[in-house]
Amino acid sequence: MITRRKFLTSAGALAGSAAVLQKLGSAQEVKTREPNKPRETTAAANRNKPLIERVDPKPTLPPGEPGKDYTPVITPNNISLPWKVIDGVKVYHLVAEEVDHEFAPGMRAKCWGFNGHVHGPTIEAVEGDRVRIYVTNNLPEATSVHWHGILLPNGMDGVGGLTQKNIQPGETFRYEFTLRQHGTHMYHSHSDEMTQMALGAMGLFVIHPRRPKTERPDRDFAFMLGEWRLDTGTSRPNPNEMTDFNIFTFNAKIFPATEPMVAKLGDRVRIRIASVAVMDHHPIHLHGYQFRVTETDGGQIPESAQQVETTVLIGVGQSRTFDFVADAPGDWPMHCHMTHHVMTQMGDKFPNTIGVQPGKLDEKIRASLLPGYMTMGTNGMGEMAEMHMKMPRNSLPMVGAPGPFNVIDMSGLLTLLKVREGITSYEDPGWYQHPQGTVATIAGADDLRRDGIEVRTAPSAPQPTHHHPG
Ligand SMILES: [Cu+2]
Repeated sequence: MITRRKFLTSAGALAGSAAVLQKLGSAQEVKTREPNKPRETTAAANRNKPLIERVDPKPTLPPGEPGKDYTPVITPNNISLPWKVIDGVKVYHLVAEEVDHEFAPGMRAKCWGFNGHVHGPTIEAVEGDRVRIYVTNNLPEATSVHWHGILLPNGMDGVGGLTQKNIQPGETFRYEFTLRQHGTHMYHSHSDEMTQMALGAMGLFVIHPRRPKTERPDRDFAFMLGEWRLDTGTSRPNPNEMTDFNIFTFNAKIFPATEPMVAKLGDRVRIRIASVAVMDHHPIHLHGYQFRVTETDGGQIPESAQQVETTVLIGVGQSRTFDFVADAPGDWPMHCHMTHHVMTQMGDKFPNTIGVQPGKLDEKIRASLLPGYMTMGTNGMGEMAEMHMKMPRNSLPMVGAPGPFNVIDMSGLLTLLKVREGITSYEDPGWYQHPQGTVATIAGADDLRRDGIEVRTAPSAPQPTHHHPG
């Protein structure tokens, strides 16, 4: 066994660390590389194969076809970028431009995206495809597009000033490379990133494996996470905001504007989640299921190393993909577990009034200052979901959407997985109809008596009324 001291001082520290990690059972083999040898094609794959020259390979396979080579990905609230094949190369055209984007009915803003979409449409391709992507800049300032996580020649990496000239307004640049990997990747502006990404200039880049190691999913959903600062009454996200965001989005939409994921009972479901801006990591939790995290940014994880989770942390600049079988019918939320990320603007900077006894304050303010004034949030914020107050221009109530039972008092980074038996289309099937006796209801007096449950009500609480569930 190599001691820590020896490990730190050993002349062969690198080889030593590899041995230690292997002994510790590291999931990924750590291997020293001979100097002057080019890198392998991917970080983890092909480790037992001979090294391949680090040049952009010529494609050896025909362009992958949807249906035949892969199940097309679904990007809720967005589309896949159309492409055509010219002489064996998949050709795409991205147009960076200002987009009047609706986060949810009642809230619009001038954002920056691609091809009329915020975020840009999903680029979808297959491992081994050669892609040629034209980028037209219709923004008012220079841009460039970086292909995040994709192995390519340095000059195609899209970093303005470093690996290419910036694309000036009105110019069209051409990028071309062969995809030698699979996985959930991204593209984003890499010029004045702070501004351009805060305004939305990014998208997903999904590469399907040419030869998948597992069965293909029946439903394959892809999401990009986003966060924005949009002050009430304004219509332009503020790129100067550094920490205090007030809109959190799946594919640039706020619940309930997020299109649900619909699956048939028994479908194999894949969910890909990626984040490339701005400042927060998001622990995304799916209710009702355990799932296997099957891919990182580096592609498929060997089955023995896949973790079973119910929440997966998506760091800024990362993607995670997870798979499960839709074996539990219902309406299941998928949301960020940072509690401030399932709200909208109104939760931000709101004074803490919980437990406050407004007394005659409301009456006095109504009489002298603001007719209709009401101190809010004294019993918690949930009640605000049901209020119908006059809202400031271009803002949404803090939370909420009508649900089948009550108002749902979450918003922001929330969407729904709707699993149904016997559906013949993947249109939104509406709310789940629960089988009788499977919904939590108010406890009946008989139940309480039988089980010896004594209910002590808080002195201020209204007297309980016992209902017999029907
Ligand atoms: Cu979050």
